[in-house]
Amino acid sequence: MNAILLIGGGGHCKAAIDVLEATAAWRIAGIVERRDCGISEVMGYKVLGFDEDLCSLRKHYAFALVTCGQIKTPKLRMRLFDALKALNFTLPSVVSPRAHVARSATLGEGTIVMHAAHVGPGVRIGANTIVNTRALIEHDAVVGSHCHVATAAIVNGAATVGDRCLIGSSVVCREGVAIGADCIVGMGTRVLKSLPDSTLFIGAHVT
Ligand code: JB2
Repeated sequence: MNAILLIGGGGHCKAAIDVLEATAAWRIAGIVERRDCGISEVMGYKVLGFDEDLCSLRKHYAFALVTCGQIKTPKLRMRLFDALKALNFTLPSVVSPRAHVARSATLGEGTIVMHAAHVGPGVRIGANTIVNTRALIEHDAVVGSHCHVATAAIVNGAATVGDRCLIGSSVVCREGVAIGADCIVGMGTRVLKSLPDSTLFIGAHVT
C-alpha cells in the first residue's frame, strides 16, 4: 500500500478518508493543514505539518490528494493542487469501491469519485475534481478540472460542465446542456438550457 498525504482536514477530508479506507489501496500517512488550524488529528490521522512543510514532507511521501472541499470558490483547491504539482507529488485519481466508473470513462489526476457515485461510459472528467457521494454523471458527459459535482447531483448524457464549476447538491442538468467555466449552480436547481461562463444560477434567477 502506498502512503498518501491528505491536504486539508475538514469535512471533505473526513468523507475522503472514508473512501480511501474503503479502497484498501492507500495507507493514509496523515494530514497537512494550515498553520492556524488548531487541530492535531482527523479521524485518528495525525496532522503531520503545515503547507510550508510540504517541501520537506515530499522527501518522505510521493502521493498526495487535496482534501479541502469546494463550495464558494475553487481557488483554495487550485492553489494547493498547483503547490503539490510544483513539488512533484503524484496526485492519484481515487474511486470508491462502492462507486461505478465505466471502463471507457476517464478521470484526471487528483479527482475523487465518492461512495455510490456513477460515472457512465464515455465520460471525461478533468483533474482535481470532486464527484461527491451519489452524484451521477451520465454517458458521454464532460466535467472539467477543479469542479465539485456535489452530493446527488445529476449531469445527464452528453452535458458538459466547464472548469472550476460547482454543481450543487441534487441539481439536475438536462442532457446535452453546456455549462460554461466558472459557474455556480445552486442546490436543487434544474438546468434546462446552456449557461455561459461565470453564471451564478439559482433557479429562475440568473446573474
Ligand atoms: O490553506 C490551507 C487551508 N485553508 C483551509 N491549507 C490547508 N492545508 N488546509 C486549509 N484549510 C483547511 O481546510 C481548514 O483548516 C479546514 O480544516 C479545511 C476546511 O474544512 P471545512 O470543514 O470548513 O470545509 P471542507 O472544505 O472540508 O468541506 C466543505 O466542502 C465539502 C465538499 C463542506 O461544506 C462540506 O460539507 C462539503 N461536503
